[in-house]
Amino acid sequence: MRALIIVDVQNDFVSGGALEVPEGDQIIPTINKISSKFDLVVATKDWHPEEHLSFADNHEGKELGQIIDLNGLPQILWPIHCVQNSEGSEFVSSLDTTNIDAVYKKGTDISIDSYSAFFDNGKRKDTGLNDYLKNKGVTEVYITGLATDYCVKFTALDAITCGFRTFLIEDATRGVNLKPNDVQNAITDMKVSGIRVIQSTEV
Ligand code: VGL
Ligand code: ZN
Repeated sequence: MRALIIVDVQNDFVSGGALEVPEGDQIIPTINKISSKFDLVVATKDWHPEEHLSFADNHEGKELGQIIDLNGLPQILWPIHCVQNSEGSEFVSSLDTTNIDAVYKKGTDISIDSYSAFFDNGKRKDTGLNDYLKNKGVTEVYITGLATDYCVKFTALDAITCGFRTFLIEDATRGVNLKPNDVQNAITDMKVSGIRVIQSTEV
């Protein structure tokens, strides 16, 4: 069984959004074209309370992009984004949601960020996605969405650690590139971990 995971295709990560990913919109037609080819489709939503401690505005005197220690983990400070029930947290309207079987929300605990759809950044809590996929008989996981260098990367790394054959559909992802080579380095990290990097035409 093959599952497609659509990571964080939400208004705040595309043009005009609070944490805009360059060219983020361009992946949506690609995802729409392939989603019906999978046995199961799971989408994730970054889903933060307003008080979330990954937001620079919730730390006096700290700046965007600064790395702080958050309960023992390094944390990049982001603009306020994907606040629960806000317009920015909605799926982008052009995303075809008719094939989505389940939506997993992450980043709900203010004290820890959660880039991966499987576990939070400290691997302290399990979202239940691993068990959900295993119970459905899924053996292969295909990752798409935003952003390559954060939520896509950590979702893919956890997927392979959980024992799934894991594929990154490269042309169905885009990254933030806070530093110029972040996306390329993320792809290298994924390859080194055994994740296969493919194009949407190959699924
Ligand atoms: C993401 C930064 C902060 C992502 C989420 O979806 O990649 N990046 N929150
Ligand atoms: Zn976030």
